Amino acid sequence: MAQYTFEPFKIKTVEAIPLTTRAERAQFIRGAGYNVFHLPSRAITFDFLTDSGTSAMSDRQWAGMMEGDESYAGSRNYYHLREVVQDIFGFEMFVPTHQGRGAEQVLFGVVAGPGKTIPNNTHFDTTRANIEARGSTALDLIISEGLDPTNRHPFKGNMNVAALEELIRRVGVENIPLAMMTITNNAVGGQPVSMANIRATKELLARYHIPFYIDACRYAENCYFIQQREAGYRAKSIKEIARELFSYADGFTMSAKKDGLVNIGGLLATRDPGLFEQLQNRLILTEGFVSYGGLARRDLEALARGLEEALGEKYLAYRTGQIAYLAERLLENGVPIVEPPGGHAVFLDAKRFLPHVPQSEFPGQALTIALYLEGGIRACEIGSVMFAHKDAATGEVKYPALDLVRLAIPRRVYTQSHFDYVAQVIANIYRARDQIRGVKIVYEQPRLRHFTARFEEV
Ligand code: P71
Repeated sequence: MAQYTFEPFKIKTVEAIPLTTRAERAQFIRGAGYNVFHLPSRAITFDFLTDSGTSAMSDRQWAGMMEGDESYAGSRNYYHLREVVQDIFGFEMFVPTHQGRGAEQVLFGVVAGPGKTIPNNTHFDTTRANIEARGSTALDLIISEGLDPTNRHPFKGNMNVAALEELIRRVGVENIPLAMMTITNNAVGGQPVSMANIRATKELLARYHIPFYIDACRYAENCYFIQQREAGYRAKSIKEIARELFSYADGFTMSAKKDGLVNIGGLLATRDPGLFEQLQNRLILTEGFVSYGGLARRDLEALARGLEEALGEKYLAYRTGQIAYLAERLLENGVPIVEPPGGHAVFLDAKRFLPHVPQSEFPGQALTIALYLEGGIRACEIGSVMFAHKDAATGEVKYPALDLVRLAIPRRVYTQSHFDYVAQVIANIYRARDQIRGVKIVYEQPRLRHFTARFEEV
């Protein structure tokens, strides 16, 4: 039986979770057009839609909220956040933003444009959408192991450095305003990137004078995997590893709703003074003044404290251990998942779970609906609904390599008994998987359709 690393905290406040009957759930999901984004939270028992902005804050963070200095400019909480950002990431020039896509919108609003290409190990959906909305091309250049759900490579999120060099030669340095690296690599299963791969990517980009930016959402979890899995890092602290990692970066975006342990917030940083001026101007136009970036100052304080807490080794052992525990319980029952599990979520492999449902009938969405109906569990489809797209040249629909259902685990929210129950529900669904049918889309938007689409059973 899988081991569980116990919570390095005790509980001071509790929140009741809604319980529903199967008949109620059937009614709720029909009313939601079979899209879990349309479900009210009162209909959900276990909410694994996202780990973003859903964490529990500590007493220390809540106390910091009371110390919010709501001055428009130059709040003391901004200066505290600045100290922390310099200490962990080693960046002098940064601005807060309201969340990750706020940082992306500001950055790509300045550097992207028609004819430009921005490579990444794998872009997450908002990053891709913000790049494409500017008329640029977003390219994914992950190593091939990353797309094989059963390959147990320790750093499946890695960039394919040879493919990156080939791209640079093909499209030309002048058409690549920057290259990115997403740590951990969310879209392929929350898989980490090794320090060696980050170093190699930086060395290549430096040779061509292309700036290297990190999408830092889950950087602390990534640093923990480096400490545990990469030779030479066992004796280093998470902060030391983070400092080395960010020393290779020319800038970063961060949705602080993940490893910032806050419910809202983001960061954008650069080492380029000329660019920083442009970023600040755009931030003022769209997000807010440079010392708050669209956040209340109390939120800056919670973030400054959350960033420090997320570096705790006991916390990270518990955090990644919790994911590993759920994964282990599912594997014991034969449930196909992406292996090894990543840092923030367990990903069910819908193609292997429902081999009788073709990708054109959205197996990930069908499974997401089953999880809700069976156990009141809200998961997130990360597959054909989110990523299938029409080829601009041929009009042919291109399906992503993986059709996954993500159980993203909010930080410091659920306990072992919750996971035991969830694993049991999923094992039951797996045993009766033959009865699950595919779905078709009856309403969709051209961009980020997964948020608003409506479905019907086929
Ligand atoms: C996640 C999210 C947020 C989300 C997305 C889609 C459905 C539900 C929730 C956001 C990310 C991310 C990476 C690697 C940038 C953002 C945008 N992830 N990069 O995984 O994972 O950040 O949400 O703060 O704007 O659930 P933002």
